[in-house]
Amino acid sequence: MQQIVTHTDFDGVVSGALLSIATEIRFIRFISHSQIWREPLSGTEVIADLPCPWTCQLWFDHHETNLKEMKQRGVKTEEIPGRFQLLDSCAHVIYDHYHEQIEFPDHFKEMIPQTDQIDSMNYQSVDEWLKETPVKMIASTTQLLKDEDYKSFLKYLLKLTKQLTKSSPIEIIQSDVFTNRYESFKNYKEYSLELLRKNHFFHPDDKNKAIALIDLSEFKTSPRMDKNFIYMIEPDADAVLLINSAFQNNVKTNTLKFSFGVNFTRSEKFNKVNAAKIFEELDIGGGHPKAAGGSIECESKKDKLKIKDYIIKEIIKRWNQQLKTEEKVIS
Ligand SMILES: [Mn+2]
Repeated sequence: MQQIVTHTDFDGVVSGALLSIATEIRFIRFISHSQIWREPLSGTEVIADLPCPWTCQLWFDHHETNLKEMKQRGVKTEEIPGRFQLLDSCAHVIYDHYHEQIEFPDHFKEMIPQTDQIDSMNYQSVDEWLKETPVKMIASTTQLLKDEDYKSFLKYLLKLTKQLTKSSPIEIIQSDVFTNRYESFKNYKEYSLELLRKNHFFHPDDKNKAIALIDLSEFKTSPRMDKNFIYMIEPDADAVLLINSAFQNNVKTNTLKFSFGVNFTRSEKFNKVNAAKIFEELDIGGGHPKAAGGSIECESKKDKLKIKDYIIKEIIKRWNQQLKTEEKVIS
């Protein structure tokens, strides 16, 4: 059976809805970026907003790191049908690819610029980010919420994707399924803020308090929260670095996970910095210029503490280096 394989986020939802209309494939699967390498794929999938592991029927993406990684592995990306373009959302890439042949429902035209804004976190202020619009309200529900099991999350994403193929965002936010979930999101937001207030700090090396650190790696369970709410508490921080332990079957492992986000409300100031480069240089991950991350397997608990401090210091150092280089270029 043919299937669409798309990313577990809002861009993945919109991409999935557009592709389902364009290809008439009804079977949609949501997969996270790290999961795709472990999935048994036949090579006949339509893949969106994710790297294509080896081959597929159609591939749409906008992540530069994915393209680079695929080329490095010898995947002949130019021979895979579909489209890669450095736009702010994969939904935009798909919309541009098909909109001349396919008549998408009207609401998508309005949704594409907003999906661009959401997927690239392109906001001038925290207030602009938090301002409720139907599309943004829907987007805020497309993350794994606190205490939610993964299966019901995927079920919700799928339901939303199917809804979007027919209904507009304004119609969707009036549905019961949505209102309940939006309530859960608001609780999740409150919980995130509380957790951030208690657990954020700055490293002694970081004299300018540039990078707000949230270290949850010693937690017995992995608390789910959105690190971007840190800017409601530390609006002047340049960036946020979230550190978690990886869990396997609910057991904490010695793998450290790092997730770095540049302060999206000041992104113009950081035009030249590239967070993905920091993680690529450290050889632990990649991502976007403004949002990147990585993971590293440690041998023991002791090793984990050492490596954690080393990575934090390297990120602070490399962040400062990038800022300096930028200043030189400007002056
Ligand atoms: Mn995307």
